[in-house]
Amino acid sequence: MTQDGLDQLCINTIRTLAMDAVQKANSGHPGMPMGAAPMAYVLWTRFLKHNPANPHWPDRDRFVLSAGHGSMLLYSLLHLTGYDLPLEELQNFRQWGSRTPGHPEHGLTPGVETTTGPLGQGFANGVGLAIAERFLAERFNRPGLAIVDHYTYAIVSDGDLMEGVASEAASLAGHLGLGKLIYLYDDNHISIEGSTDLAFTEDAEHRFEAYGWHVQRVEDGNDLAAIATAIEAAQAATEQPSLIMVRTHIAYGSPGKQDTAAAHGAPLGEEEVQRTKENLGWPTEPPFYIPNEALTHFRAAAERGRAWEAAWQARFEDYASEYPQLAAEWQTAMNGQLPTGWDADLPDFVPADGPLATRQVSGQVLNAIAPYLPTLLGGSADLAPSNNTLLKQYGDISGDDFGGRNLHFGVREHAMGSIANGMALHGGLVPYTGTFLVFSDYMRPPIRLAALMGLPVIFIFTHDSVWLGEDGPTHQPIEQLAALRAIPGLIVLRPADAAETVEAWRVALTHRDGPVALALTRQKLPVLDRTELADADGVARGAYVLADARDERPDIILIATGSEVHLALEAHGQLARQGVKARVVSMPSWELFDQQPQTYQDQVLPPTVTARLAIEAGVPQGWHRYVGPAGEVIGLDRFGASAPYKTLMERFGFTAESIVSRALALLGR
Ligand SMILES: Cc1ncc(C[n+]2csc(CCOP(=O)(O)OP(=O)(O)O)c2C)c(N)n1
Repeated sequence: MTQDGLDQLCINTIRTLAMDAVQKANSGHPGMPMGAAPMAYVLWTRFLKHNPANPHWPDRDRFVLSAGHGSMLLYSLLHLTGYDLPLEELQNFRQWGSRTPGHPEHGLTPGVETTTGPLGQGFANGVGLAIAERFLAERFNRPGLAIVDHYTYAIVSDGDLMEGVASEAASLAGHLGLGKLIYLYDDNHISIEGSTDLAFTEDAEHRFEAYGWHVQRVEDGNDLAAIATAIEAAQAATEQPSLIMVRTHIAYGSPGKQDTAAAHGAPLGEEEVQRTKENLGWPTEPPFYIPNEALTHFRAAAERGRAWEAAWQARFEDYASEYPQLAAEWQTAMNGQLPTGWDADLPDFVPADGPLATRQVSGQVLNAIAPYLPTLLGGSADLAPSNNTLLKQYGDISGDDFGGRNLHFGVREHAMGSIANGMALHGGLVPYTGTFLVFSDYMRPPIRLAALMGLPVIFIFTHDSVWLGEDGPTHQPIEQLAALRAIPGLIVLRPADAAETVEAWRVALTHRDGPVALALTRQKLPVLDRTELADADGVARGAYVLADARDERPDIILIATGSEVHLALEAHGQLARQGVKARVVSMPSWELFDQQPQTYQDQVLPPTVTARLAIEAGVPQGWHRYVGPAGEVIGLDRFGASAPYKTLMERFGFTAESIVSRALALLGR
């Protein structure tokens, strides 16, 4: 068989697998894989450095299918090149228990680098992957011994380019000159509602050039030589990320559906599948037919992959013998572990140190751990001075210098979250982000995906309540804590003072299988006197008894979080003077508390004590779970207002006195 013939056979194998799987599932997106098959084929068989036998090989090229709806493209490539994804999985596309879900899910299917489907996310994840590669290369590579040296590729679609998050990410990628980031744009002029002429007529070429990208066009998406030449040119553009705009045709080869939106998100139909196969010169039976020549050609990836990884392994052994300490550091980082002694310099606090805003303490913690955690990397969306996210002993990361430790995300919260996810997906880094809590709304899609993927990203949110004061209701979070708590798998922590903040960070750093959101105050809070009160290590259990009614069953339990805890303590004192026995429970994290054994939960919130009052400066939604039917919530069911925070506290009823009167009323006194 000629090379041309073999190429076509392989490409049509991808196309027909996608058609057949979607047809069998009676749902899915056949058009995109059919149009993008040639570029994917060229990339995967001529360029992509990977080892199907070991999807975790650290120096593999990363491939992101940002247009996740085209998942059958990726599943076909994974199966054909020899990943542990048998043909039966493709035949079970989109079915319960299969490893071929509708959209690619990281952690479920070997070789899927990130979960995609929400358009734009994969695009921005790729930027995070490329930042991670460059940062780790700078930190670990030594002359002649590059242990981190790979590309990040993606296939992106019209939808990806339309989403705002891609613009944010592309702007930052261009700014940082991420030369090893190479995106192939499936420029097929079709999205769900029809032609892109309906809503997307911008000049993408000049748009990306304006971002600082190296942009090329391939006019014929079936021209393999042109695609290969463009990828080579993209690799040669070492100081710019690359966009290769490949003019493709959705559902290429389908006589009735090519170039139509009908092929985007529905099976072609039995008849059209037959006609398309005939048109492509393909046997109409059996479905899921994979010619031997095609499989053999794809499976050559196994040998190449083995050789690549072996060469890397040999290089790593040389590296380890020359730089044993760095090699050990690399291993620890790549294993997602913390170096021993990372917490040696964590600060301690006594009341005389206060009052302190928890955001200040968070900044101190970050700076105390940074020297021990060389791959702790993050920053803020242009709020570092407010979020206290700056690592003061270290420089900035810039296009010319990746030796710094401070990443300036710019005012790009959405991409910041998605990029941090990419950094976590790469491995080797402990990523963190920073912004105001109210803008967690701008980051919700990536936070949700971090939770879905179980990524250890630390999301720092300061200015965590209306008590930020004068900036007013646009900046004052009300429903954000509840909204974050609604995300399954996300740990939300709202520490009450300096000591709890240190403990919250300890939780955040040691929690390796999911994201953590820290809600921190702008305003100063007293440092609680731990000689009188319980130790702050109770934070790890989500809630703990901070102050109690001496040796007796409490009449009432006051449950508070963050900046409201010290008010509850004050109220506790006042109630005691009136003969009311109150217990104060500090509850920095619902999620951690819910994970505790029932016995512990009952110890903290004894079922027999039904008089309970929760105090939190946010919507009461959800608190009834903890206060029960007889309990009440002091919360905020309205937007805030612009005023000094002490005025707001009085106006909104967040004072010890108002807590006391609500408690007394609740007790019928
Ligand atoms: C954030 C987000 N919004 C909407 C969708 C639903 N959706 C899936 S694909 C798509 C657009 C399809 O156009 P394109 O990206 O060009 O893909 P193609 O039609 O070429 O397959 C949309 C709107 C989505 N997946 N993610």
